[in-house]
This record gives sequence, C-alpha cells and structure tokens, in this order.
Amino acid sequence: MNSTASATARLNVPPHVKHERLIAWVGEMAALTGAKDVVWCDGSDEEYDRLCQQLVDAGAFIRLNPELRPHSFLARSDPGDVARVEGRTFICCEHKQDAGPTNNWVAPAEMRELLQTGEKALFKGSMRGRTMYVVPFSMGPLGSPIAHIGVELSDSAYVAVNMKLMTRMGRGALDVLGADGDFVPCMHTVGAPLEPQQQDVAWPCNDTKYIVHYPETREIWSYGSGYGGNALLGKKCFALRIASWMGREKGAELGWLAEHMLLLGVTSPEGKKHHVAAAFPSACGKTNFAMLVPPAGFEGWKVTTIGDDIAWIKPGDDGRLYAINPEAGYFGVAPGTNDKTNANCMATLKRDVIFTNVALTDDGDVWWEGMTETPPAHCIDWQGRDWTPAIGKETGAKAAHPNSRFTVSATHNPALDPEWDNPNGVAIDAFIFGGRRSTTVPLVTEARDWVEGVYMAATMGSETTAAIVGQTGVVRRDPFAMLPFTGYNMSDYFQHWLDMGKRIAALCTKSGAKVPKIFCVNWFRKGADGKFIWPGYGENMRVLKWMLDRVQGRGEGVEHVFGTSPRYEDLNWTGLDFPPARFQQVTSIDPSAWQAEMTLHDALFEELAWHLPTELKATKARIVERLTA
Ligand code: SAT
Ligand code: MN
Repeated sequence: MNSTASATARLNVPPHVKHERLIAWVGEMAALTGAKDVVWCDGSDEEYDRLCQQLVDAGAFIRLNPELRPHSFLARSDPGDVARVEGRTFICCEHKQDAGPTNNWVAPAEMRELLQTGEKALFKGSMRGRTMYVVPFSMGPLGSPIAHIGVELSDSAYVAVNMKLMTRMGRGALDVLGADGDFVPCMHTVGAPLEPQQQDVAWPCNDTKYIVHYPETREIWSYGSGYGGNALLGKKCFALRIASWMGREKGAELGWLAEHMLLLGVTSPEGKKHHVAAAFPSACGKTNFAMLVPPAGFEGWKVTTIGDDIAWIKPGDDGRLYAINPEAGYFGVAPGTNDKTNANCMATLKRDVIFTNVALTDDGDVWWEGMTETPPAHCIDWQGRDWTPAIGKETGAKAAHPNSRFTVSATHNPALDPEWDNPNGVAIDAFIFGGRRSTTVPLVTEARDWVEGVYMAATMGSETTAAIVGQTGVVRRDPFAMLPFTGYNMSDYFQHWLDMGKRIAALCTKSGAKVPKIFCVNWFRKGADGKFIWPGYGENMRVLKWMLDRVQGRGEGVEHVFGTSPRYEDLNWTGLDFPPARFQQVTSIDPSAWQAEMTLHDALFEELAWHLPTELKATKARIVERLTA
C-alpha cells in the first residue's frame, strides 16, 4: 500500500461513504489530532448499545438498575466541567463589529494559530491514544427543506451516544449528504490525550477550554470540555450560533430565524389547534412549558411538544412562519422535575435515558433535588460521595448538581406532537418571550405590534441560572434569550427580526394570513416571603389560553404603557384558588421600578449603539413618554 492508501485504510471509511470532501476532512483531522483510530457512527441501536457498554467498562457510565430504569446510564462529569462556559465561547469572524459587543471575538487567523496551526496548537495531537468518532447528523427532519447537516468529529464516546439521542444521527444523515452535499464541520476534543500505559479517567477534559465558531466558513472547533452545549455541537454551537448567522447572511428576503425557543401545540376541546414558540433563557422552564399538562378547569385541552429548546423558522409564501425543532431529543435540567411540575417529562424518563451529574440511589436508580418531597435516606451524590439529608443540611452539598441533566429521545415523550417530525414545520400563531424576574415584569403583556414586541424581547432581562458557569441570580439583559447564542452582532440581529417582520407583513397582506402576535411573560415574581407568587407549571395554561384568545381576536384585556394585559376576570380561574390580591401582585406595574428598568435598557442600547435599529430607539422614546405621562 502507498502512504495515501494506508492513510485511507486507517480512516476506516465505510463503503457507503462517497463524499470526498468529507473523507478528506476526516483524514486531515485524524492527522492533526493524532487519533489512534477512526470509527464512523451509523446511528444504529447496536452501535449505541456497544458504545454504552464500552463506557460502562471504562467506568465512565454506571448502568442503572434495569428493573427501575431500564436501558439507562449515569455519567458523572469532572467537577470543573459542569456547564456551558460563556467566557470561553468565541465568534471568530473577520470583522469584530460583526461579532458585536455581546460576543467574545478573536480574529480567525489568530484563533487558527492557537487551535490548529501554531507550534503549540491545542488540537495538534489532542486525540493521541483516543478514538475519533465520526458523527454525521441532521438538524431537523431528514431531507426537510428547513434542515441542515453537520458532522461532528469527537474523541468522546459520551458525545457520540448523546448525539444519537439528540439528533437524527448516522446513516440517514450521510444519505442526505450524498457525494457532494454541504455540511457544517464540528470539531470536538476533550483535550486529554492518553499516553501509552496511561490510565484513563472517567471524565477526561482540560482546564483550558475553547468553544469556537467561524461563522463565515461555518466551522465549529470545541476544545477541553465534554459537557452539554460545549460538546454536543449540534445544539447551541450549530443550531443557534452558526445557524443564526446562516439565517441572516443572505438578507431578509431569503432570511430565516434560528431561535432559543420551545415549540408547542395547543388543541382546544373543539379541536382547533394553534402553535406557539416561546423563548426563555437556559434553565427557566422551557422543557416544563413545552410538556405542560392542562390543569383542572381545562378539561379537553391538549398541549403537545414539538421542541423544548430550539426552533428554526422560515417564512412560507403565505407569510406564515413555519418552524421545525432541529433536535430529536431533550437535554433537560433534572432538578425540580417531578410528577407535579412535569409529569410528561417524568414519563419520558422511564427508560433509555443518559443522566449526567444526578445522584445515584442505593437501589441503583437516580434522584435529584425536587424529584420527591422526601429525599432518600442515603445516596451517592454527583461527585461520587456519600450523601444523606443530614449531610446536605450541614454542608449545603446538593445530591445532584443544579445543572445536572437528562438526555432522552423525543419519541419517548407521551405528549409528543404528531407534527413534530413534519419536514415542513408548523405555522406559528404566537411568540412568547420570558425572563426570570423576581420583581418588576408583569405576568403577561401582549405587545402592540411586531416592532414593540421586538423591543420587549430585545430588552428582556433575566436572573442567571446554573446552566452557565458563574454567579447565579444576577439580573442581566438577555435579548430574545439569545445573549449567549446569537452568532453575530446583536443589533444586526434586532434589525433582522424587524426586517423579517416587514417581509411577512407584506406577504400576509396578500394571503390574508395573520402575523404572529408577540407576548412577554414572567412566571417568576416573588412575594415579600421570597416565594414565587404565581404557581406556574400547568397553571401557565390559564395565561396561554388568554394569549390564544387574543390571537383569535376574542380575549379581553386592558391597555397600558407596554401593551395589553388581562384583568383578573379575563382569565379562567376554575380549579385554582388564586385571589385577585395575588393576581395584583404578579401583574402590577410599578412606575418607579420601571424608571429604573428603563435605565438598564439605556445601558443595553448604549452597548449596542452600533447598528442599533432606529425603530427600537423610537419605541423606547414612546415608552418613556407613556411612563412619565
Ligand atoms: O447549552 S446546554 O445544552 O448545555 C444547556 C443550556 O444551557 O441550555
Ligand atoms: Mn437552551
């Protein structure tokens, strides 16, 4: 064999792979990283089982008690690798302005030197002693006009099996790719080469982390982390950062939207169905909302899940916005999930789940804070240490990490929408934007129009959660819940939303369709006792129904500074004891709190001054005027 032929042989290219660019890239990356061998994933159940068993044998997975949690596993991460690392996330486009002030920016050439080409480039030899998995995947239903293909190369079997649950992974994606299709190359290493004789650890990773995007060439390079959005590159890196750039690069006429939104269907007792897209920051209840169980008083209503985290949205010729969920599974926050907060989710998690950083019970099942009212008398915490309620009380140690997660296929969700896999997507009737705010922001407001809705979404604030490394509970502006995920300049992103609004309005005028309404919600207001006032979860149906009434031109409400909100009598309270005084507490608008809030909008707009749409400045002026009137 000549050297090229032997190199190709070493790549183990399966005969069905005909895509020369793909093969060449895999070869280049195998050479760069010095991977010990290459395994092409076909996405089959046999492969999944083989890799899971391999992870069990290596001590990276614990097989849970098959009687209690069949075909399920627990992984424990390194304690320093437990969440997304926003400070280590970079958008590397040619011009700094295009990344904008909300993203970390490094010039592409400089970053390439650091990662690929420099003498000490991090990816050089980074997979020594490890297998490189080739993971082809489709974001979106196979062959959907809204879907796109990616290929992740990773030295983590944990990533490969998670990608099987989270995406349409394997042979099908390769078939769509054919011999010459476009794909987004996603390069991932845990950054922990294994020397000969070196004993591996359960969760290899590196203290140095880089989550890098080159939007102009549509590449992703991730170094040093094995956790969630840092490592499952189809999710935040591709489906949000790269995809948001792709959705704008050809302008509004050909543009589309990649959003941090759940997608749900609501069917009334009369059989009328609507679709809602809702944006909330990480760990603010998107999965719970997407799987909502209608409460007492809503007999005959049905809520069904299309997606719980990400939506790709394209306008149709009729001006309606058609959305798909690019993912095929849920990577959800475990703590707080229980039969009351999310019964559908608990049912989804009965089998075939990968849990990460939850606690292990003595009978080989999982537990997390909030799963049951009474914690187990003893369990093993997420770091593998003994945990008892007394230890928890004494040391404050949590049994499960606050950002512990489950990975599970969407097909296990009993509330899965029959249209969830429809390649043409579902037509959106309403957008909801929500932050986590203990004060100031009222329960629900309908924006006067698209532009004011964009303003509300753009200026949204939220208290930080454990989904990101750093301090929790700090209010920050999180425009459209996309602060960590917009792959380009945030002001240009606002402009894109405004432009898309104009485009669909023009199309809707012709077709007679309605432009989606935009609502802003806050489920998280707290009383003087520090407790949430609004019961949330299934009770959010009461607000959802009001919004859909508004969409159909029926619901009543009062107009105020920001838009329209329901009065107490405008919501259905059957089955819930929630007196008007409490309603007042979650809906009140305190002018002085809002004066202070507006100075935070000022600060955001100052930061985003470059390319900030004039329409948003004008909207702000109008709101200030109304506030002071
Ligand atoms: O980015 S993750 O997928 O790890 C979860 C999140 O922050 O929403
Ligand atoms: Mn998310």
